[in-house]
Amino acid sequence: MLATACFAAGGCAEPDDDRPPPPAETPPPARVDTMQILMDEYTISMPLVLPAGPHPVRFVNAGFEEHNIYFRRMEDTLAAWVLERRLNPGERRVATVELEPGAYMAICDFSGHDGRGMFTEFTVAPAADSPERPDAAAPAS
Ligand SMILES: [Cu+2]
Repeated sequence: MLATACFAAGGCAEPDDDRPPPPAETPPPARVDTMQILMDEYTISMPLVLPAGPHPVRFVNAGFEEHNIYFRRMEDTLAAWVLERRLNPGERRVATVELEPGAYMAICDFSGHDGRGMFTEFTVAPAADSPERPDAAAPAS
């Protein structure tokens, strides 16, 4: 998905403009902005890298069916984090996500959606001040 790469690079403006822009003189905050995970039939569009530790994530159901989402580590079968209730079509909800660093899958398993490809891989990176930022390591050209 192009949208996924766009989110990951961090260089794209959000299409919806409902948040005030950050004050111009403020240095980059230690905490990242609220990240967004977009669910549709049958895709999950999200940043390739999430920061570790508790942070808010906005979940958006842009589709016409209900969707759920859970995260699990690649090597595990059990969920590491689960969104409490399914999202109704058009619903947006902010929830606090807390994950340890590692490689993860995000999955919607409602009504067999995972079997239709509604899952994606992502990485949880050590928090803010770490010099290792996989999302910043992409070549410029
Ligand atoms: Cu789904």
